[in-house]
Amino acid sequence: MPHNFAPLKNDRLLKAARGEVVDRPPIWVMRQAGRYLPEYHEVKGKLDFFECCRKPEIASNLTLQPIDRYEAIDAAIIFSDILVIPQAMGMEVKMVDGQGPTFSEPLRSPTDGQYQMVLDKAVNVEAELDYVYQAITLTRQKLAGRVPLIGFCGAPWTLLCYMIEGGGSKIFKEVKTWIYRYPEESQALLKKIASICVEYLAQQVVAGAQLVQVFDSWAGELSPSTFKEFALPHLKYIAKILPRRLEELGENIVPMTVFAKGAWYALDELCEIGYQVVGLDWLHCPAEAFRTARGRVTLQVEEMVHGFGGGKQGWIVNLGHGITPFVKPDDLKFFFDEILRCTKQ
Ligand code: 1CP
Repeated sequence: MPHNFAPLKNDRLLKAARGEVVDRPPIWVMRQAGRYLPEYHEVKGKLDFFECCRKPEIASNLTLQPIDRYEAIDAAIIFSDILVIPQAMGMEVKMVDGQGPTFSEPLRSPTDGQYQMVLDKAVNVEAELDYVYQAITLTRQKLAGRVPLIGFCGAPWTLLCYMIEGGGSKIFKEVKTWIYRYPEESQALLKKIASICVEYLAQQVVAGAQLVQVFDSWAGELSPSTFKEFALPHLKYIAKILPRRLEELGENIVPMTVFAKGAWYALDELCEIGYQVVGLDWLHCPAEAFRTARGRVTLQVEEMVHGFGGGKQGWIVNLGHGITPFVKPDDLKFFFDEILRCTKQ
């Protein structure tokens, strides 16, 4: 059923993503809803992290917190996690305090029954992740057009890292062993994840997401050649198939962002594979990245005002990665104030 959302009052982000001129670069921050905000702890209390994601009322309230606190923010991002896809694929993931996401049974080897089960399971993406779509629709209603809402998913390579490592990792020994020892089996799983990503993002758009971002947070663990083999083709597939799927569903095509953290060497290719926005991390020199992008895509980067020439087109303000729990909320406000001061002309 088509939704009847209020008209959008602040379209800076969507305009910038389409390459149009804006009065000032739009601003948002990865992980803007989260542990650095006291109001996040107040709402979350002792609730389990994934429970918060599964309850549309709570997820939508957490999404709105940074929007209510900071006037400068030009977009909301739905409160959820990239690991909801492995959960939908039948894997158990818990958020353990002080440890982060933890899988009870990570994939051990392709000869293990678990691998075959995950590969063979027909995932009903519409039903399994319905709670995310409900949270998106409710958030759009509560936003009442104040700012656009961003939907997201983890990229196939990054999700494979978690499914094989079983959680966060420093050296990624298991997943690296997999791609060298079992390249075909790794590719089969990456393809399966990529097709789920497409359907998941498409359903987020149906529910009300106005821009979507693909997080390849562990791209930097690959070498330039393994990135080309195990990450890039799947990012490309998502950008190619998602617009087709949206058309099929009778939905408007939305701008797409790719954030491949650490893959600075692939910036030129990332500008060519169909995304309208390329997110940059702190390894980039803004001025060099701007030259490489040559206006093909809109960039999203840290420490950027001067590097990007302070212009009103072709870039979005963000941090080089997610904001950490140790940031003082007023310090983030100072960052916003400085951006506004430096971009005022
Ligand atoms: O405000 C927002 O940005 C929306 C919410 C959001 C997003 C976009 C959360 C909430 N997670 C994510 C994406 C996400 N999750 C990524 C991609 C972005 C990135 O690279 O930062 C990744 C890698 C994860 C996995 C994850 N979830 C980690 C990292 C663990 C590791 O070291 O490998 C952690 C700590 C989480 C938990 C999490 N997700 C989100 C929050 C607020 C939290 C903290 C939960 C808590 O303890 O209260």
